[in-house]
Amino acid sequence: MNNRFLTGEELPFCKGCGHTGIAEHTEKALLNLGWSPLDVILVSDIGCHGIVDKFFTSHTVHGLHGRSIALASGITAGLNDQSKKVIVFLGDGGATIGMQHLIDAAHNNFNMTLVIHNNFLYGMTGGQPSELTPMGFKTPTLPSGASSEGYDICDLAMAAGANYVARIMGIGDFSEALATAFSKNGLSVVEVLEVCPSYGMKANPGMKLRQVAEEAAIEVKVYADRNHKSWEPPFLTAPDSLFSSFDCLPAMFTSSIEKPVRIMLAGSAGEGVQVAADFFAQAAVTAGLNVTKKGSYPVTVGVGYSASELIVSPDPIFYTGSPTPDALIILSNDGLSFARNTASRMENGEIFIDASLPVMNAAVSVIPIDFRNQAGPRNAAFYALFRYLTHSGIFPAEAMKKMIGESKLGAKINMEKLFQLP
Ligand SMILES: Cc1ncc(C[n+]2csc(CCOP(=O)(O)OP(=O)(O)O)c2C)c(N)n1
Ligand code: SF4
Repeated sequence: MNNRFLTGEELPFCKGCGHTGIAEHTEKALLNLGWSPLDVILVSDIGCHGIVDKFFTSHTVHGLHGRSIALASGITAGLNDQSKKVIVFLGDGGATIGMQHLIDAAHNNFNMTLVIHNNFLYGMTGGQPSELTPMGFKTPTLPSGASSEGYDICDLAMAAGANYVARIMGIGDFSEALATAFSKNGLSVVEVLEVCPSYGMKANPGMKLRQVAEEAAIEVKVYADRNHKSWEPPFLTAPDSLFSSFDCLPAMFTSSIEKPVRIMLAGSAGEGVQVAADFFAQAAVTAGLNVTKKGSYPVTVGVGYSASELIVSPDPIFYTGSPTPDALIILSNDGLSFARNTASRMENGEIFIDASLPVMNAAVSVIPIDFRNQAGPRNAAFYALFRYLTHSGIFPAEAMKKMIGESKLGAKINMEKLFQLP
């Protein structure tokens, strides 16, 4: 099998671009380490350096700008086989835009290598400065030169906990330095200083890479080489299912509905709408039905409307939306404002509205009921669902009564009064 890491096609970079050297020396380093392309996952960022991924024969994933490290961290964390090697290619732009991801990867000491292609500017978008542009370095969009020192990203990676951190010159054969980084345990970071001839050279005629680094006191050295504990998968066995802590509800009642029934309950925050809908949903389960329940409320959960969309069905429910319910139950002014559009879309079904609210025009029958007066504002939602069950017969109202009666809530409310029909 051909174990080459590059396809052999001409690399796409401008003549003299430092990215070419990084790609070629990465291949050389990986070959020298005896790895196969199937062992390597290359995650690239957005930028000129990133377009190299289609020239690599290993697994490749193209990330969003600045997010390649986050993506690679996830890949590393999820790998079944921790002996696979994750390598991230990113530019100085991506490294600083995604700085938090870099710090987190170092902090967690994920088993992967970051190769930061530092050409001191954003190449792909025309040469804007990045946070690694050295003081005085000119770019096409900053012809007067950067007015402050760039970050020392190696210092930051080291302080955050990366096991191995080095800055190297992207000149000559630097494959050995890359191989050293690739073979380290935990997070290794190599910042490769290099040149973008198209924008860096153009804006700084006659620039010499070593001189730029020297003048900006950017040291080429190994910052950290240690063997702190690297990241380990937190779960060696699959965690328990979230459902395992729930008791199954036994089917005690029956229902004869043959198709899904959609119910929307719309009232006010703090008036038990969600709790009542929960009891309704549980009761439906005890009648052998499949149920979904969705709650809607503003981000300020203590004020305004509170609505619940319920679907009960003899068959599994694959779509939980109910743009037009079969029954719309409106309990308060807040609920009315929320449900007005839904009501206007209904062509079938029924609307039950609290008798205190204005009668609304709708294409379906609108039935006023004294929910609030009969049960009080706090219990109107329970009462309304109970009334709806006795009216529709979709499953026995007794199921809901039993569910509430056996709960802590049942001890607090006057069940006889609540479930008394007029
Ligand atoms: C979130 C986001 N911001 C901005 C861009 C536009 N953009 C594309 S490439 C690029 C610069 C890339 O520079 P660098 O990361 O240094 O890589 P180079 O091109 O130099 O290899 C920018 C800003 C983008 N694609 N996504
Ligand atoms: S624009 Fe600069 S960084 Fe991009 S390929 Fe050309 S030389 Fe390389």
